[in-house]
Formats: sequence, structure tokens, C-alpha cells
Amino acid sequence: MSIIESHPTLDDSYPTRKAAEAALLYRQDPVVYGKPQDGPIDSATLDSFDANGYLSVEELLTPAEVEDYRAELRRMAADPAILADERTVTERGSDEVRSIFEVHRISEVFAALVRDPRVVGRARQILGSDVYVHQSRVNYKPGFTGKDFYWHSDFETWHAEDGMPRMRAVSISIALTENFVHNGGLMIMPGSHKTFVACVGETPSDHYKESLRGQEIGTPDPGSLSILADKHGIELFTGPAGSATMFDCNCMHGSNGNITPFPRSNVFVVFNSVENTCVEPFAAPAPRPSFIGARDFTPVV
Ligand code: 6CS
Ligand code: FE
Repeated sequence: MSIIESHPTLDDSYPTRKAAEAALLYRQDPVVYGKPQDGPIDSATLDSFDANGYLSVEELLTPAEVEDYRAELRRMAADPAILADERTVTERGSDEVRSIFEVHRISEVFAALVRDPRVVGRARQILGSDVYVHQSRVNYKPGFTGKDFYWHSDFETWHAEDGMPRMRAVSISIALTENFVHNGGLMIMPGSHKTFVACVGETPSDHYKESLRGQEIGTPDPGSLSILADKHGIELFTGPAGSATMFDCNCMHGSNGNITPFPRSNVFVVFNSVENTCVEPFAAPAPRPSFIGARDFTPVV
């Protein structure tokens, strides 16, 4: 029985990983749910976020704060208990730490970041409601061996595998090291968030055990990527440690590998609206573990 048949009460506005061919579907959800008076984002920036799907903050964290977070990165990457934890993911072909998930629960330092009004205040404003953390992670992208994150829409995965019903979630990526043009910075196709790319290929059981090291199922086909890239172009985000990019859950994005000596480490937090809590997966045999797709919907206060 297909997953969709097991959703007797929920229509699937974004069917993916079901058809034999890829499809480009119109977005059926707003992008910005809040108003200029609801938080720190001004009207022009909200309009730009609606059009492009992202906003940048040149200095979200002060240099002193960045140092605190980098010290915490070093501490966690050296903690044997964390290295042995299933929430720690290593790079393909090495023991280098690629990501640590659920850092807002593992680390009090990152827990405070999630509650910071500069972070959660922007998320509440964009999503127009209280929010909870759907996922948090630190990406180390070490020098020399940091691998790529192939093109994808986060929402496609969160819808298919975590049961996120609608596009009412936002991510923030905060640079903890300098993001140069050459060390694997975030790339987004501006405006791509208004098109949902339905992917081909059924979700295998325990897909996350592979996808977090290098996603293959749920990645868009070259034809769809070419159409979007021709239409929207590609923006590469550079900036100093402490700078941040907030982007809509359905932006087409990715990042290249890092063969330079300079690590590209960031902390990444996903806020979902409390009006959009996850249900059963729309295209997977079972939900992913809660450290990847939260099942505790308690709002951030
Ligand atoms: O599967 C996920 O939820 C994660 N994968 C990527 C490449 N981006 C979003 C998220 O961290
Ligand atoms: Fe992503």
C-alpha cells in the first residue's frame, strides 16, 4: 500500500518519490507569513525574502560570540561520548566529523543560540507563529576532506521522510569560520523556492544512514536542475564568521566539497511553525529518528 493511501485524511500537495518521472510543481504555500512589525526584519528585507527565498545578516554574532561557538565545536569534536553518539555523522571514506545533529540538546551553548531573539525572532516573524526546532546540526566541512552537499530541497526530504505537511519552515545557517568562494560555501538558486521539484525513486528503509553522508534519493534530476539554474541563476554565499543566511525550506541549494586547508564550519537550525507539525511520512516506510526530524513540538521560548 502506498504511503499516500495510508493518509486517509491528508491530501498530499507535494507528491514526490512516487511517479516514474520528475515534475516541477507550483508552490501552494505563502513564503512570508508575518509582518514587518512582528520582528527584527524590515519590510524591504521581507519582500526580498519572499522573492528570493533567503536573507543575509552580515554580523549576526559578534567575534567574541563566534569564539565561544568555535570553542564548543572543538570540544564536541573531541568528546569521545559525542563521537560515539549516533547523532554524529562522519564523512564518506574517513572518520572526519561531517555533522553533529541535535546540537541544541547536546550543548547548552547551542541551546542558548536557538533561543536568541536575533535567531528565533526572525524565524517567528517569517513563519508568523510560534516555532519549534525541527532539526539542528553543526557542519564541520573540514579542510582537505570536506565533502559536498549535492543540490536538494530540504522540504522535499522533510515532507517525504519526516512528514512535514506544508512549506512553513525556515533554516538559518550561521558561519563559524570564514566562508570564502573556494571552501565549499552555501549556494542557493534565488527564487527556486517557488517551484517544488518532485523527485523519482522510492525511499529505502533507514535511508538517513546513507543520505546524511551523501544524499542520492530525493535529489532532483539534471533536467529539473538545469531548468531552475537557467531561470534563477546560482548565488554563492560568502562572509565572515558570525555572518548568517536564513533561507526558505524549499530553496534549491547545495555546497561544493572543500579541498582547501580552510574549514567551512557552520551551525544550522531549522525552525518549523507550530501550525505545521509533522505527521506520518508522505513517502517513506517510517519516520526518521527524532534527532533528525523532531517529534517534540514544544515551542521555543
Ligand atoms: O536530510 C536532512 O534533513 C538534512 N540534509 C541536508 C543536506 N540539508 C537539510 C538537512 O540538514
Ligand atoms: Fe539542506
